[in-house]
Amino acid sequence: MTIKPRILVARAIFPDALAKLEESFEVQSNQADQVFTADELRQHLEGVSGALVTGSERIDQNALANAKNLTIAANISVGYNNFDVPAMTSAGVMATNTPDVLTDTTADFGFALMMATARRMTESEHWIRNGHWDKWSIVHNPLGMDLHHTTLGIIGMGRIGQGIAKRGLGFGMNVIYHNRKRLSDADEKACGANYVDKETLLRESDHVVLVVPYSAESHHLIGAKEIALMKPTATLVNIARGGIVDDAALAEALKAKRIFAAGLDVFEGEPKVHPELLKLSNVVLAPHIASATEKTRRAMINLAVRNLRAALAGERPPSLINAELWKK
Ligand code: 8YV
Repeated sequence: MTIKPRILVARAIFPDALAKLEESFEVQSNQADQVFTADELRQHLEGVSGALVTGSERIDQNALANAKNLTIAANISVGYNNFDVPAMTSAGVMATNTPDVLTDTTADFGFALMMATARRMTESEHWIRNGHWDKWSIVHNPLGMDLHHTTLGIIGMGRIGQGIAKRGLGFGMNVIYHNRKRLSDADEKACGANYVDKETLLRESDHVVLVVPYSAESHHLIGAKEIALMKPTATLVNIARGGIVDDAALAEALKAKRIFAAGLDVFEGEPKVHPELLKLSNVVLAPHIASATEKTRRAMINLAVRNLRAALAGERPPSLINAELWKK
């Protein structure tokens, strides 16, 4: 009888996906979906060869302290700011993520959140539910901001940013972007976007969408100073990561109507939401669901599993982040 390798599935996944893994592996699962504390995660990683994790599990030196058999931590997420990649590399642990499979789903959501924010969709619904709708009115019903033929500013022009830009073109939007690296001429042309510096983007955009990865460099990329550059009629959408926006500064700006509205799918310290944001009507809130369709979540799990299986079979995982480990 061959001994199955032991793996950890750190969060609940679809039961059929778990059952499939159980055919090949000795699986330590967490279908209760309770987020592990750092100590629990360290204990769970002890003795396993591979782990499927999400953005809620921080894989750092502490988590890896007793993970002597660990070959791979496969993130079910494209963002991997939960990984301390240098610590993983020096521990010989492969790091992988799930690019591409969620691009369109996430771009759809970014666009939907921008539309909901500009057109006051959730505020309108609350208004009806709270019994305020007693007549149709030209001036007294919630009036929003147009999207079509306005300027869309995208900060972070990776795959998802480019997907949002292409959607903007369909709405006749003038698309500008800022990114660490300027796109190639061909890519700029494909999404009809013009490169500008961050200040110009903030000053000129009617709708600003953040799709930049989280790092020390992007921490509080948007704070009071940046919001002050924006038009009072502008909207701000964050589908990237909590911490990229200074949520306290944003709440203050929204309260003072320094910008028109914000749409947030991610929050500093989520699942906690800044209490001041919860009090405001000019903000649309979503619980980090940009990639949340069943089809896409299944595709993310499948890619993470492909990464894990490859690593445990001694093959190069398709979306290996610390490629230097492979060369070794
Ligand atoms: C994940 C995400 O659902 O992929 C990402 O970067 O933000 C989401 O798609 C989330 O990170 C859970 O891991």
